[in-house]
Amino acid sequence: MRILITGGDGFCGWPTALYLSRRGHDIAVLDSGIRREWDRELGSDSLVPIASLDERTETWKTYAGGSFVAYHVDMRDYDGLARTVGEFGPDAIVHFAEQRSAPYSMIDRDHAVFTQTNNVVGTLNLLYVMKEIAPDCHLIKLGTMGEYGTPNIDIEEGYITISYKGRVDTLPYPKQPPSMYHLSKVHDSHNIMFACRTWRLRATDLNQGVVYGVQTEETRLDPRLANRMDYDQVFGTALNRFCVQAAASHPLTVYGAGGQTRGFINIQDTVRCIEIAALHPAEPGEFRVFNQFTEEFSVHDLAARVQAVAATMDIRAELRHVPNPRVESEQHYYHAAHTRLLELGLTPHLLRDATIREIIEMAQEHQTRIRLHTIMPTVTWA
Ligand code: USQ
Repeated sequence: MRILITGGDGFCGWPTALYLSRRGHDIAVLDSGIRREWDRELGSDSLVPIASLDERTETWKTYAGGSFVAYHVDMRDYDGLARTVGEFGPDAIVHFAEQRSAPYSMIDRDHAVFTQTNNVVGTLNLLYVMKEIAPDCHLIKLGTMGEYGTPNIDIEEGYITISYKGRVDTLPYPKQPPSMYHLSKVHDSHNIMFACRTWRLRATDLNQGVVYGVQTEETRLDPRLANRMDYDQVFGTALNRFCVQAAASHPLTVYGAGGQTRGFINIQDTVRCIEIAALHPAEPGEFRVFNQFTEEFSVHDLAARVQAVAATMDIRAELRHVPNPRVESEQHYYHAAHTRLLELGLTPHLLRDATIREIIEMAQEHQTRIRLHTIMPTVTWA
């Protein structure tokens, strides 16, 4: 297949590009480079040093199964996006190119407006490009489990069948997103659903949980192919942060009571899920939703698990309940369906102590690069 990966320089996009390329697909990566600018803005940096997109691309070409090319384009630039899609002619577009941090979107009004404008306009541009020049192309869009929030009933995969006053319908599952960022994904979902219904585009919305792990088989092949690793308060996410904190002898930052339960997925499963979605495209007019995670954990239980693994490495990690910077339920019911990707062939990498150990060891290897002052949360929802 010919697959365009937007946001292909990022944490999920880069390993996905390599994974699909190694399996023989022709790959184009599109990225504006803005993720690296946010690091400069925030004074943070990837724990693992990463090469520029051009150096990564040149390095990968010797391993690539098919053609491999990078485009430096911003999704908000409609003409640039249209030129890229027209020139490359993709069968599928995997769309990662969004501002994906909840805390970043909650810094202030400017960051909320930026996040929603960037994400919603980028996706809208893509929908119009597809309508105009690639109507048969399959859109694989990265959504988030956070679109659903934490309702007191089971979460379904995108839709729920409701009986009301004697009538029955299957409707989009109610959305209760917990940040301006998560809201941007809800807005995207509505726009994509409209485009499928109205223009008969085909789309799969992958509502992904929190991703952990860092490297994949492909990113390990050469240090210039290494994936980025975020641990700061804005872009770092729960499990990876706890592992870096353990390595840095920093208390593990459980926000509030720690009963916040989320779906989690290993980065090695992220790349495989994208392949599964691409190989089994949605039908014209179909807006399909898969919940992309493999296990549920509370943040307290995850931190305790990291603490226990760290202890076997002679690291005494303190688990600290810090005041929650977010407005969110800290004890709640959580049970979300996630069968559709399994039915299509996903064999999950479940969280093992060895995985936690490996992330801690990676953090130890790059210990001198850990910027301790970026760890504690200062961005608040209030
Ligand atoms: N949390 C802690 N301590 C920390 C960091 C986070 O207790 O040091 C808690 C948060 O309060 C939250 C939970 O862990 O309850 C998850 O937070 P996170 O920072 O790991 O992840 P989140 O902000 O939800 O966002 C991440 C990605 C986002 C993706 C989302 C999937 O950045 O792009 O959409 O995970 S989900 O969480 O399912 O919505």
